Amino acid sequence: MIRTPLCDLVGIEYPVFQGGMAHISDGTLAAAVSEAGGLGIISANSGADWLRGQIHIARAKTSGPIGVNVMLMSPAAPDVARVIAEEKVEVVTTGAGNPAEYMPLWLEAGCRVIPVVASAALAKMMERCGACAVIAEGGESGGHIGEAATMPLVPQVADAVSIPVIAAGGIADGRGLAASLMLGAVGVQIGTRFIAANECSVHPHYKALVLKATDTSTIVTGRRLGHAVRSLKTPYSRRYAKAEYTDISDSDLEALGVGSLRKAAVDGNESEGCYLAGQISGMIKKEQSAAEIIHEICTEAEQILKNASVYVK
Ligand code: TUI
Repeated sequence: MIRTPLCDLVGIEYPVFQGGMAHISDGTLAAAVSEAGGLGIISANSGADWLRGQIHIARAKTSGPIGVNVMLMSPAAPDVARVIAEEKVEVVTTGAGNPAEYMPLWLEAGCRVIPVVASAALAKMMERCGACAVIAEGGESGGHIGEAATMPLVPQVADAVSIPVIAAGGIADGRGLAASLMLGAVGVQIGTRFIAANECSVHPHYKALVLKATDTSTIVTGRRLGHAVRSLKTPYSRRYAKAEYTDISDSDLEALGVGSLRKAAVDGNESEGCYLAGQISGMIKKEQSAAEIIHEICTEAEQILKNASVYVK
């Protein structure tokens, strides 16, 4: 069985976090993951009231710890930060920014704070601010991404801080978990694979696009506006990518993106939706329960790590 210091740190059985995905990760998915022994994380992207309801749904379905992810660029961030503290959520993860201003509030409420970082410098600052761990997320992941890839980022972050490091970006199976442990991480955060979980209520069209993806199915857009985002290649994302190289104004380009995540996840709109997904999409071939996903990943990693000594003479 795979057990790491991350399991004791947050009170879970398996060192696997389910990434908080905007308009996708709700209380039902998070509860299924936590009930299976991982850490289920609700995305706070749909606002403070919605979040409170989802926390209550998750709490009713599992007695395990749950997490909430705050996208720091979201206008709702100050309100959701308060809900997280009021509800005493066990784990808070943050993305797309520096959460220092909220950390005293969360730490005071007894939450464990685990920011997503895309650099060793931010990881060090988060350690000084009271983070109990960091998630080092490489640009292979879906959604908003930094510059570094997972393979170089994880060991550099692990060298820079004394707190535990969780690897994210480009990880979907036991090989990814085993490799992450070898890079100095104590666990992984996985997003895209949980889109194919039975308990994930994203629009069926989204699941279908992930299931038919190949290794070259994703594209990065948004660099011109400073917010690089990885998504599946669709008519929408190709149109956006082309527009970035025209003389369209920044505000018109920005307008192209408004509401596009919701249109994909909730409406299944292929012509206007932005289907965020990681480079491992091509590895996801079937729908499974969250418990099957977690057990498969951990059993596979265990076998790999046990057999790894064949390379040591
Ligand atoms: O946050 C994510 N991924 C996301 S958030 C999201 S929602 C969205 N909504 C509208 C437009 C675009 C996206 C979809 N996907 N991942 C965590 C993450 N954080 N990846 C990279 C970073 C990051 C990057 C730079 C964190 C901190 C950072 O530096 C901040 C600083 O101030 O130094």
